[in-house]
Amino acid sequence: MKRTFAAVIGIAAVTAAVAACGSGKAPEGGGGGAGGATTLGFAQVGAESGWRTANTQSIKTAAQAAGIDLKFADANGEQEKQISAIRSFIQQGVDVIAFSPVVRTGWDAVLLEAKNSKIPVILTDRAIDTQEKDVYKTFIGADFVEEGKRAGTWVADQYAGAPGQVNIVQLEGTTGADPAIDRDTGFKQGISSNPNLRIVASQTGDFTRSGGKQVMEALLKSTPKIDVVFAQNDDMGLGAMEAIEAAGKVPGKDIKIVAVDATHDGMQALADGKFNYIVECNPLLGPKLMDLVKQVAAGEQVPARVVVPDEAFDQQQAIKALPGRQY
Ligand code: GZL
Ligand code: ZN
Repeated sequence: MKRTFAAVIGIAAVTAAVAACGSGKAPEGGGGGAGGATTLGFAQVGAESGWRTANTQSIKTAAQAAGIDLKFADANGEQEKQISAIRSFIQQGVDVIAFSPVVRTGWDAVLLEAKNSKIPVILTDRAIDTQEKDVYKTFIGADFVEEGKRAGTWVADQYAGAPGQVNIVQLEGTTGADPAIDRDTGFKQGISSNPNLRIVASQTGDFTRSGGKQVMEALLKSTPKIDVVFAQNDDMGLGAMEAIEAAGKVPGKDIKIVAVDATHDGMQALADGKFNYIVECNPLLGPKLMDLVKQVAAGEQVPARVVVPDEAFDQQQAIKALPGRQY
């Protein structure tokens, strides 16, 4: 779906752009009606990582604070379960449906069913590919290409002018997931300025700690010289860190680790010098999501794209930031 409007959540209020589709017509899906709380059906990916846990917590806490009646489903990483959860929300006649699509494709049918039932849909965290028009009102999430690019640029800067080839292995997230595809794209853009940087292996660890550990164990055996690991999330980086230590090497020194998310455990590893750089991907989407849910339930226009800004941290910045972080 080509949408041209976007808005960035800054400290200031969101600059609302006009969404391609809002018509200001009467609230769809009931809008909570007089007195009744707005009901939100949320279909979550699963509980695969520290990021996901923080994201789920943020959504549940924010729904409570906003007086929104939340029906929450955990799909355990399976698209079929997410689709059936969305179908059940449609049958229940919720006012709004929101979900974080585990992968980019395969949503057209169920989103058309929601549209035909006049239940507005909000995408959170991950984007989708669809040919259907106006099957969701807005997408709130980070810019994953930018995250990958920041990570790649840091590596390029670290090895600027270094002689000889620098061997990088990439631990990819869930195959087909928007962040996995985009972070790979962005990372390659970031390292492209330094011809000595070479991705010698790239495999999925499915965004989990165990996945990252298993892939790294295999790569340590099969790849003679690894200089850098780019883990598309902290959890896979932490798994890789364990594998590197088990192989008798020092993570952060013998093999550098760059990751994305900036969850507590990743930031602790960075502060301890076992990671070298982390690009944040803020999971605390709950409060902004609830604002959007209320606006959409009331039939108000919302920005087609709400970008959640990210920071990035080296070791010193992580040491300073850790005490004050919420996740
Ligand atoms: C990113 C989110 C990704 C995180 C992972 O917004 O979709 O999924 O980077 C999580 O930790 O599993
Ligand atoms: Zn994307």
